[in-house]
Amino acid sequence: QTVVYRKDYKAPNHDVETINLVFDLIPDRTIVTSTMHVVPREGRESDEFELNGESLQLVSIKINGQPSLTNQYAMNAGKLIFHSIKEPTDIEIVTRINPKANLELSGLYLSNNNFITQCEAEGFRRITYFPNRPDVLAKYTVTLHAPKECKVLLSNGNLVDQGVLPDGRKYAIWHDPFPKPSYLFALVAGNFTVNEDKIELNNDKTALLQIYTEPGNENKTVHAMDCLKKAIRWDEVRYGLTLDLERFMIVATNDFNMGAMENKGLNIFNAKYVLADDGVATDSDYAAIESVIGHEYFHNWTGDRVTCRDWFQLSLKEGLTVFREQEFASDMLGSESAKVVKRIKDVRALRTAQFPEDSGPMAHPIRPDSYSEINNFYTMTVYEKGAEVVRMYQTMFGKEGFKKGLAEYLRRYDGSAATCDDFRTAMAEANDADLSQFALWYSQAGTPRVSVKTQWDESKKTFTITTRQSNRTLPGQPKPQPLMIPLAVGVLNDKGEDIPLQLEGEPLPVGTTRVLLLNQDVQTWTLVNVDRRPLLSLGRGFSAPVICDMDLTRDQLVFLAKNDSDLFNRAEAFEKLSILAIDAFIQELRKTQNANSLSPMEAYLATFEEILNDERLSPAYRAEILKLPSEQAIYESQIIIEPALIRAACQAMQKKIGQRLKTSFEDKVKTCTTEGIYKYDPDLAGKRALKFLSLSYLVASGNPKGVQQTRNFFEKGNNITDKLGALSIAVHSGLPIRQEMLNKSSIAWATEPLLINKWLEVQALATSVHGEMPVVNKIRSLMMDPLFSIKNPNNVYSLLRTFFAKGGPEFHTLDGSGYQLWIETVLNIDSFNPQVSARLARTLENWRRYEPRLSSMMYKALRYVSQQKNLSADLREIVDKAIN
Ligand code: HT7
Ligand code: ZN
Repeated sequence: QTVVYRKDYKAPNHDVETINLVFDLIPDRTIVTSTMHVVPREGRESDEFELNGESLQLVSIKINGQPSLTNQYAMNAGKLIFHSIKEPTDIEIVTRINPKANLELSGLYLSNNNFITQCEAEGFRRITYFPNRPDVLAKYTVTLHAPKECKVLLSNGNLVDQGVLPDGRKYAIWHDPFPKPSYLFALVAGNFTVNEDKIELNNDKTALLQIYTEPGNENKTVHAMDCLKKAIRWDEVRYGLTLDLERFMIVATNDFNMGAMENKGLNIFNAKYVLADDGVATDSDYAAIESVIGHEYFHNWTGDRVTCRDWFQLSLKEGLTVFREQEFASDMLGSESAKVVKRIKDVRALRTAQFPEDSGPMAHPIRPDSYSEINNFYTMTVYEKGAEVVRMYQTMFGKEGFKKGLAEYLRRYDGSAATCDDFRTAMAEANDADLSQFALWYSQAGTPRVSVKTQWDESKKTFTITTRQSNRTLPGQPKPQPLMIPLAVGVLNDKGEDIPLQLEGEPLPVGTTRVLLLNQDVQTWTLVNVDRRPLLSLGRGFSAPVICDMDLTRDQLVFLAKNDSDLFNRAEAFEKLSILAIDAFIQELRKTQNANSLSPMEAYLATFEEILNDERLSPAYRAEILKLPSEQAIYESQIIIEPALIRAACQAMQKKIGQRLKTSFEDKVKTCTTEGIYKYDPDLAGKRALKFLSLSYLVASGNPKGVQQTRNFFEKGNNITDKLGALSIAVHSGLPIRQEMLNKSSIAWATEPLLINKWLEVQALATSVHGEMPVVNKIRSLMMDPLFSIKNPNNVYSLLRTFFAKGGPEFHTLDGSGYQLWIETVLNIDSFNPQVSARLARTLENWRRYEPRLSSMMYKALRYVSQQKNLSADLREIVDKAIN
């Protein structure tokens, strides 16, 4: 397998100043005529002009208008190389492609007979020969010729002309004035309807906003349009960044490998991040749409205007844009409490998905040093840890300092391709800071650990905090160095109040939360005037992506969970307490195997009850913190993962809590039931979340009224949050009414792709019922259902990836049937869509952490796949890294 190394980066020999593309769009034989104006670069290494191509049929080549001679170029391993381009030259290349046969969904493909492109990372080479690397930026003019049934013909930039060709076909000509790398090219042609609006920009210009969807969805774009306008406004207000285009278009499609794509002026979205109404989108979907619309829009500056020099720099645009998206979503939430809920959710996602990645076979720094297949590096590390690294600049320099740094970065690199070092340097220089040590965040993999010890000297009234970093890195990498870590801390006194924080040598206290800047292996800080027994609140707001170890007793956790003024850290303390409580169940179950004999920790239940009934805390906050930690979060707390035991402990805990707090939960179901027509609003969503959380505990405890209410919410709910919430509880708890509910929803939801995905996902999370078909068999039969298509990534993710990643003991069965299904589906999908098969395959990569009976079968499954010939490069990289 070919491995690409960051250290081997070489600048291109040539620029492509302009490219003129003409597409004759025919489903099974599209002709692409590309004319490039190629200019040799000063100081180039050679005169060779190198272009990439994949799955292309070459029709002809002309150089400066003359048919080329075969000795002017060579074809070699997916590359077309012109031997000697010494002068500015026009090169015309005609290729033929087959969009209809393109099931990889990379390049130009068909979705429901509409033409769609996806070019990031290396899809453009599947359209035409081109130097398909992000540091070659060209100005594009695109002409589309299409059958007359194609109502809509779109590409990047501005519409120059459109009309009907003499043969009755349609045409459109687009010009994008901004130079861009080929991965940002897009075209869309087909039958779409459009929702249009306008926005006045802060430069007094007006921009046209358009959202294209397949017919029938025109009323489902109101929320997305609203989000787009909010995102445009937010970027103007927060960062002074204005939309630079006359029109901004979004297209929704049901066939897409990922979430969405930021093509310049023509974003293409997975439909699930665009379409919303009370019948198809849950409260969480509404929130996700806001984030993803924001994310893709913000790429217009951080990604499109300034792009990445090479794919190793991916986090330059992705980490930064996830950070911007998170800040946007947070600013859209009115209350502090709602913002905290968002932060808790983001950090939980990081811990349950990125931390395991960073300690497993795919561990890599946010700026990787090598890859075989770049598509495998659109990871939680590059995106989410990358965003945390960007957040640390803001934590160190404040919002204004960060804004100055971002402005400096954009000023320096506008219209070009930059590196992570360029970003860090711009931040440092704009803030007059030395960030050389901070560079290590880009090169060291692994989650850093900071262990903290404290000591209170009652007589001297000093409180000493000692931090010790222990960082990991990958085998073969230099010894890990201490990182620069901004650690936000507060101190509670024995009444639970925040105390003013004054470090030794300071004349006065500086606030009640402050950032300690760690930069050595071991460091000590001494706080003075600490006259009552103190307790440290560590890593407030998750100020750095590290694991903080501090020995806290159960009582101290209870104290923090009840009193910490930092709501984020209250949730942290409560989560630790929940894990302690569940862990105690796990230990007991290991010995007795009798779930009925378990009794939960009194202190835990009492704290749970107090939080549940604390009306000063928002329903959304209570719902989020009182959820039992996900099984994946519990896996992270265990040395050896035993899915069945963990599931049993969680079920037992839910049941006990449900029995004990029955009255409070019943009260919450009643008081949190929202009346009237459905409206998405974070506060109302919080109430619905607390209602369903309460209902899930009641149902787990076998409460008949809870079961009845579950049925009612499903039958009578006037929105999908209620219906799906009820259906999930019924299926996950194995209630007898679940099959009837599933049958009803399969009929009612059959014509709506978004709902089919939800229907599949719910069943992937089912719990087997004694005497009935095991869930793994049910998954197999669902794969035969006409509602499921293995060619559709959303279907695969909803049913199969959910089952493999979250099915717990239903997937990890001792008879190996889950792993057999994994092998079959991964190999099947790999034969037509390697990006999806590789993503699916990653669900077994942490096999080493499972109990021996499971891990040996998981290993065998991975090895079996790795022994197959003709695996895609994508899948090979995943399975080989997993077993070696
Ligand atoms: N920048 C986009 C990445 C993306 C992608 C990458 C590989 C294959 C298919 C893809 N679709 C979209 C998404 C984003 O981060 O905004
Ligand atoms: Zn992105």
